[in-house]
Amino acid sequence: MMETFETICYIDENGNVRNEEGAARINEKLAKEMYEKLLLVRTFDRKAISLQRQGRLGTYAPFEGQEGAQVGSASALKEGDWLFPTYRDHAASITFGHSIPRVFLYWNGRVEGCVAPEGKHIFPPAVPIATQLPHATGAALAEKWKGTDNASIVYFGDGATSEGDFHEGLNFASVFKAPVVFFNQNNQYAISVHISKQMNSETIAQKSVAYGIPGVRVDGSDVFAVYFETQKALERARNGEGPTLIEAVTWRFGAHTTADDPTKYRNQDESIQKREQIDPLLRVERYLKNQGYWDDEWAAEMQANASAVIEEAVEEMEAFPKPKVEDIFDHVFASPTWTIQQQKEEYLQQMRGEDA
Ligand SMILES: Cc1ncc(C[n+]2csc(CCOP(=O)(O)OP(=O)(O)O)c2C)c(N)n1
Repeated sequence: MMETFETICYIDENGNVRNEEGAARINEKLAKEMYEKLLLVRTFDRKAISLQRQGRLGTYAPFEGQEGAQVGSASALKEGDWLFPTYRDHAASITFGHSIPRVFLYWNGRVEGCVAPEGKHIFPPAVPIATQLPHATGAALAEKWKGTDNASIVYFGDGATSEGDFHEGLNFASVFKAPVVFFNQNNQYAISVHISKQMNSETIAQKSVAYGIPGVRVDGSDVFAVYFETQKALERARNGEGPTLIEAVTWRFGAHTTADDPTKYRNQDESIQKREQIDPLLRVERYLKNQGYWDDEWAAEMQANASAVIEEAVEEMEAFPKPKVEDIFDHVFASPTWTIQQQKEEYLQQMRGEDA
């Protein structure tokens, strides 16, 4: 018999609590914390697009619409866990403690942008689709063999499920009971490819059945559902029960990257219409208002704080020492080969106006 995967929701689009567990666990403090985190990453995302448009940042991959999935899941991690993001998962990395100036630097093509603060186990964003899944399984297994209770979380899109690395990562983790959470953000598009052309499976969560691991489908616009369901998966991982596949159903409001024009493959009115139902920030705002916890002054203060943090991060990123032209040669191998060395010297000679 086919197993079905209901989409778990704690708070609906109108901000009403939809289940008992939600009613018992969501309170003013948690809701305000989540609101603050969501607002910070949204402010980051919008600023990044604006900087790219001004030529102050390279190509950028926006995540607006997916903040609930990323903030909720990363909030469930503890110090010592491992986070494996893609190019779209900065909301998760920032929530887990990445440096915001460094994340901006990454989008200026700087290798320093891949370096997380000391002690933070955050990998550089994976650009080759799905390669990070086996890495996360490996890191999780290493923690298990070292006898710690650290776990991994790995982010990937719906398109990544068509890659061989998806199978290898999940199968290996299942067989060896690796403490890893496979966190899929089903935003329904792999650039221009709609999910209906990606797979015939009704859900991504159901793929867990083939690997003999738990699968969970969650409303990715509901930060609370994502947070609590990820917590449960991490608990299973830490208890030696192995991996979980979580599918967070979400939507990217904007383009795939700033180099993409989504109007070529989807009607952007759909994004505008969907905002009311699926904006994760709006949902928490509605919850706070329904409960009588909302306060305009508090919300304005939160926005002012978020804007100040982001502006300061931009200043820090722009004050970072500029790269040297020869850096491109130095980052190819740990010790340069003679050919690279020769190319570097010839290039520098040319820069100085000398004949090679
Ligand atoms: C191995 C590999 N193949 C193709 C690409 C080109 N590519 C970049 S993003 C992308 C779509 C990925 O879609 P999805 O996994 O759904 O993630 P999303 O971008 O929606 O977050 C593709 C095919 C790549 N980066 N790596």
